[in-house]
Amino acid sequence: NSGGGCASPPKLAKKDHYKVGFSQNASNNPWRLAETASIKEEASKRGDTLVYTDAANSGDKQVSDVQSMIAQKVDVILLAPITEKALIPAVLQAKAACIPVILIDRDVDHTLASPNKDYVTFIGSDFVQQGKRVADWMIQATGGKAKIIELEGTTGASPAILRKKGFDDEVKSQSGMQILASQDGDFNRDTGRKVMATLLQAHPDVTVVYAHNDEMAIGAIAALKAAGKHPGKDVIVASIDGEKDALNAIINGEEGTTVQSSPFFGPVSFQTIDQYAGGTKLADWIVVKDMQFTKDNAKENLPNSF
Ligand code: GZL
Repeated sequence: NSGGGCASPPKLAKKDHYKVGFSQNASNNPWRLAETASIKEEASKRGDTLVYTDAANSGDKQVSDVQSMIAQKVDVILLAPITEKALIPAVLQAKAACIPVILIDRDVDHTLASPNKDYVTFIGSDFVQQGKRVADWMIQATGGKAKIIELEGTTGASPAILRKKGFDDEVKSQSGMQILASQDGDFNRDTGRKVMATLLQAHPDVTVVYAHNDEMAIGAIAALKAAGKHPGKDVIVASIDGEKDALNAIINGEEGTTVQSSPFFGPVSFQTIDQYAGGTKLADWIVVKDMQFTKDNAKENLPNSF
């Protein structure tokens, strides 16, 4: 565009094939690998060109990754922003360069950038509902009596902020349920294990562990066993994502439930690109639907897990 500004959000001209940028924030767990595989598979199915970058869990690198896509003049950017604030400059720079941005998987801070204005839309799960569903299951499983340790996802990431809100608000209504401690485990298995081991020292009376993702739950299970506890018996573990290792932990009785957070963004992302190019008015938030897994349905759902 000749710098004369552009529509807000920038338009996308309909073409047979697109040059699509996908800015991934990390590849440090099965969820992220499944998301990347889904996007790459859909791009190649459609014969679109994919400019893929991996920010290795760094907000600064992800900003420069998006800047490189802008320089390569991609038609549209799929962005999974590591945190709600770090990628704001990149979103606004893409807009100034008249390149539409579609947020997938994680959202940005709506006081700093708006859907259908600075970026096209956010495609992602309802993280508040995910936290609430875990809490509701926990209330049933414990009869409303629990001493809880919460392992939080990456500080500042929308899934971490909202999964905390959904769970904590629901638990607040139960006088017999107390959150002993809540700490960042960065959505990472080993960090989750270490944080759990430390918190267990301070709170040996814990009866429930709520992890914002399965990776940290698996780490927590390892820490509990190392301390002589019996996950699934004296401590109930619950998390979110629906990865294979968590479904297997449910099948073997070490985990109670995991609420799915589908990583399969390929089909919906490219369908949204087509709709946007075709002039369809898109919602500010395209909600991804999620299942919940327990011992009743974990085994049958293993094949479509990740
Ligand atoms: C959720 C996604 C989260 C997953 C984690 O959409 O952003 O990031 O729940 C992943 O496993 O690290």
